[in-house]
Order: sequence, then C-alpha cells, then structure tokens
Amino acid sequence: MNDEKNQIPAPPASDYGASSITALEGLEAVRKRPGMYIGSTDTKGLHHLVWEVVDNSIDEHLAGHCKDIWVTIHPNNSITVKDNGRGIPTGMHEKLQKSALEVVMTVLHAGGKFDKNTYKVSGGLHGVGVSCVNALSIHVRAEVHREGKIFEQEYKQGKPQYDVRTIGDTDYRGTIITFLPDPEIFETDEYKFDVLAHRLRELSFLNKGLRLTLTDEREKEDGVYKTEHFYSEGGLQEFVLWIDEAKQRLIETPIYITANEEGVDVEVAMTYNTSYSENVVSFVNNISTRDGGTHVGGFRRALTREFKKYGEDGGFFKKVNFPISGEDFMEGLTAIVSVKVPEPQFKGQTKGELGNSEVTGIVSRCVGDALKQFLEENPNQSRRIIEKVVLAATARNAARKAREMVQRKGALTGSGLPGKLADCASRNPEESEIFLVEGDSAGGTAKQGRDRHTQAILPLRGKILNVEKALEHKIYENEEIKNIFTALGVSISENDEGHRVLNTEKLRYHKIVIMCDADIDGSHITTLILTFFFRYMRELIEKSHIYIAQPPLYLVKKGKNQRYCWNDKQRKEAQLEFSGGKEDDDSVKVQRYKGLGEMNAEQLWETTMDPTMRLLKVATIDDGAEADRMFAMLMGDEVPPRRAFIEANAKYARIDV
Ligand code: 0RA
Repeated sequence: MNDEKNQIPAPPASDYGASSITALEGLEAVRKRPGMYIGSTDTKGLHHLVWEVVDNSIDEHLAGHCKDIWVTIHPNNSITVKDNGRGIPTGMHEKLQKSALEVVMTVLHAGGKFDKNTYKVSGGLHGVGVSCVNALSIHVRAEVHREGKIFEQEYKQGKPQYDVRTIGDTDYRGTIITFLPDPEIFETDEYKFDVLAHRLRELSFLNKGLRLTLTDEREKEDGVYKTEHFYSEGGLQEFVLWIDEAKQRLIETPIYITANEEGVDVEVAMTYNTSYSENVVSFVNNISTRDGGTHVGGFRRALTREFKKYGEDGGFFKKVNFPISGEDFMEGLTAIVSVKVPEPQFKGQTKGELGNSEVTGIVSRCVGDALKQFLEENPNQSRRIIEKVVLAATARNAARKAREMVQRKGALTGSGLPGKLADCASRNPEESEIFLVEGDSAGGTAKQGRDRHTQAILPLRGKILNVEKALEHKIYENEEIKNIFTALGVSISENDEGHRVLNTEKLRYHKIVIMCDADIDGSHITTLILTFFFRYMRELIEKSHIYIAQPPLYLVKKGKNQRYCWNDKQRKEAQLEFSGGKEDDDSVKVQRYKGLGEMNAEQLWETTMDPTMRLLKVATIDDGAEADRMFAMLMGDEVPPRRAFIEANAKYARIDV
C-alpha cells in the first residue's frame, strides 16, 4: 500500500519478548456485547475501531519507535492502519504455545499493557486493543515486518484462518492491519473522511513530530486519491493557534508549559484572544476529557492564583469595587491541558472526566511555576491580560444587573410569557415542543398549522443578535433573546465563584425546533440561533433538546400526483416516476420552496411540523474545540479565515446540523 521508503530500518532486536504478553479472556464476549467494549455499534463505534488500532501505533511513537502512521479508507470501507513501529512481536508465546502476533490479535487485553515495564500512556477510552477490532470484523489481515521477515495472519470474526506464516524478507519494520467491520455488528458501514481527519489532526498536535497520513480510496481529486497529511512541529502551541485562527490575539505567542512530576507529564499551551468566551480543551493520554477533571481543576487553580496575585500586587484591581471571580480570568482564554498519567481513572457517566486526585496538585504546581515566570518576564503582555480580566469583571457585573432587571420584569407581567408566544395547551415539558420561527408571517402560518396541544410557536423578528460579537449584557437587553429565555423558562444565575449557571429545571419544552427558510438567509439565522444556544445554553444542545426543522426544497406535481422532495436526488426520482421515464416531460411541474412563507398552513404542517412525517435534525456537539472554532469562524470579525473556512467546509459541515 503506502510506499515503503518512509519506513525506518530495524534497530537491534529488543528484549521485549513474546512471553511478556499477558492473556486474559476470549473474544466471544466482545461479539456478544460489543457496546461494552467499544461504546456503541453506531457510526461512533465504527470509527472507534480505527482508534483502537491507531492507539497502538501511537504507543509505539510514544515509546520512541514510530515516526509515521498511515490510515487508508478502501473503496469497500475497510481500513488499513500502517505504522513503522517495532512491529507486533511474532515469537512463540510460551504459555499459550502460539505466535505472540496471534495472541495480540485474538486474546482480549493482550497488548502487553498490563506489564509495568511496557506501560502505555495512550490507549483509548475503552482501551481494549486490536483483538476487539478483530472480533468485530468480518475479515482482518495483519502483516508484520520485524527482524528481517514479513509475517502474516488472517482472521474471520476474530478466528485465525491459518497459523502465522512468513511470506518474505524485508529491510523494514512496522505493522500493517487491515480490517473490514462486520455488518452484522454495526448499524452503518460508512467511514467519514472528516471524522477521521479531525481526530488525526488532533493526534498530530498532541504528538508533535509524528506524521499522520489519511488517504481515501473512495474519492479521487485531480486523478489521485484524496489524501491529507497531519504533522505538527509545535504541538500544543500550534493547536491553540489553530483553534483561535479566527480570533484576534491578545498576546503574541502562546504561553507554553511542559513539566514532569511524579511520573505525570504535564503539557499546557494557552493564549488569550479578544472574545468573551473561554475555551479550555483537555486530554489525558491523548484522550479528550470533555468534562475536564482534576487536571483542569489544577490548571484553573494555578491560573487564578497567579494572575490574582499579580493583579493585586501591581494595583490593577484598585478601581474595581466588586469582587473579581475566577471566571473573569478565563474570559478570552484558549487553553489546552494535556497530561499523561500512568494509571488514569476516568469518572462520570461518559467517562469524560479525569478522577486521579494527585493530578490536581501536580498540574497546579507546574502551571503555577511557569506562569510566575511568564508574568515576571513579560510585563507588557501580562498587563494586557490583567486589563482584560478587569474588563471581564466589569462586564460580568453589568450583565448580572441586566439579567436581574430582565428577570424581575418578567415576574411583574403576570404569566411572564412573551406576548408573541403562541403557547401550547400541554404543561408537560416532555411532550411539548416550541418552534422558533423566522419571521412573523411564517410564524402566523405555523400558528395555524400546528398541533395546539403540544406545539408552541415563537416568531423571531429577522436576524437575531449575533452573540459572538455582542457583550453579554447586550444579550439580556435584546428583545428576541429575552423572549427565548422567558418562553423556554430558562434563566441564568451566578454561583459563589462567579460561574454562570443555567437553570433548566423549569424548561417548558423538551424539543426546541429552529424553523427557518431553506435559503442562505435562513441558514444564517439558524446559525445565529445555534450560536446563541452554544454560547449561552450549551447544556440544552448537550441534552439533545435543540432541533433544526427541515422544510422540503421542492414540490413535484403532475395532475393529482404530488410529492415533496428534500434533495435533488428525490426530485429527479419523482420527476422520472411521474413522467414514466421521460426526461423532459412538460406536464411535470417542479416548485422550488425558498421560504416557509410559500407554504400554506396545511402544507407546513404535513411537511415540516407533523411529528409522524417530518424530518428533524438534532444539533450535537461532537467536539467542543471544533465547535468553538466553527462559531468563531462563522460569526466572528475576522473575515479572511471565515471565507477560507466556509470554502473548506462547504462539503463537510462538521457540526451535525
Ligand atoms: C505488543 C508489544 C509490542 C508492540 C506491539 C504489541 C504493537 C502493536 C501494534 C498494533 C499496531 N501497531 C503495533 N505496533 C506494535 C512491543 C514490541 C517490542 O518490544 O518489540
């Protein structure tokens, strides 16, 4: 497959023998309960297979033995992962009397990772190894270049088809694993280029110096397979700059910290931009920790402590007559906190949070020392940051006042619900839906078409405020946004540390549906509303309360026959069907719907609102850093990156909208 020239020659044989691989359990369990091992059998689980294999290659890199990893998507959606690591050991496993390669491929947890001398710092969330991939694949081929020989073995649903055999000589070393996921196990078989690309890019930032290549043999660009290379020399420093590409920098170069304490590697890169949002992305052993944990706790503690001391000692807070909170130090901050912990403990429902308590102090000390030094050596940049903190505190204070005003006013006007809201009769949030509709006229149509019992309508006037560019207190003063808050029954308050908390206990609808025209303006308004939810009510997206309505694009008609179509493929099919196969039959009429207003109430109901017929997309956040970057690109000030971004993403919109 990939050109062999890139591989590095074999070093002297290592003393890591075949016998140091520990064997635990069999593979039937994996096929019986795949979810237990790889999380799920949907598209996420499908992609997880790639990460299980790639993680092994990354471990080889971390151990200092692998410079390249190539991932190839083949036309039949099988995947090859090739690396130039040491190669899976192929010698005889003493206890099991088979090749170590066979053991690694067919015995659960036999990756050598329970052996302290060879502990891996990588290893997926599930960290179950290649044997799991093998169990869940209809066909796997493993090829190992090691000690001058090429070894191979093939498997079907995890079962070896023959003993490990040598098929030739080689000057190179490394492992090549090709697998075809089992359609009996997975709900989908399609690999997504951009999902793989996104994680490989992330891995390149997290593992500087490692070259990663993704090739898609399903698609050709200018006569060659679509290929992307990921390589980062600067590691996390480049990562923060990449996340903040569309933002205005407050300091020139990111602050970069590396340290090791008690066997824990700490790597942090941070920078400040002129925006109002905070973006702290964290990793443990290359795995994203969405919900933070003790490493992020230690980072925050150090940051607040050092900046606070610097601000107080320098007299920067003299004129501030209200308390500065920890939150104020985070505004405009973009940071990546990456730690490598020998025995990580993951907590929380989705295991997205680091639990090891010793890590808090370690990170706090390492980051504290480095920040002290930065503050001493860079007075100008430090002043800029502290001034921004003071500004953040001032704005937070103003926002609190504005919020209190709005919430107090709401309480005075009887029911407190906005006059424009046509509420539903039901008071059960679980069955209630609210449609946020672009424009008063479409709002009127929706009011006529809806199911009054469960569907409420809130028309929004034109373009809502771009929250990406507005100061927080402006948001609470904006009529449309106030209406959204009060209609939803959601409020924002502050806890003792100055953290904004979203109160969703009184959420009045479990489905919040954004319904805009199917044109450019409509999609812009959808994005504005999504940006608002992302920045101020993120929890509602995370809990899958936010949906995007999908009005049809066409109505194809011939005589009494008519059919709504949501894309060009459907339209062509309908046209052909109605014309009995004739290409240009004039009696078949196609109406293009540009706006919701072109439909009457009944049409809007049957195409877009009727729960039994409609198509709704749920808004999800796959990746916080990516979503943050995207909203900044789409809605922020910096125009050139926005154009480049939209061009690059025209085909592959990452956020699932
Ligand atoms: C067990 C032990 C060693 C390496 C590996 C497994 C290994 C697994 C994979 C999977 C994909 N690529 C891989 N590369 C290596 C240590 C080998 C040694 O010490 O020689």
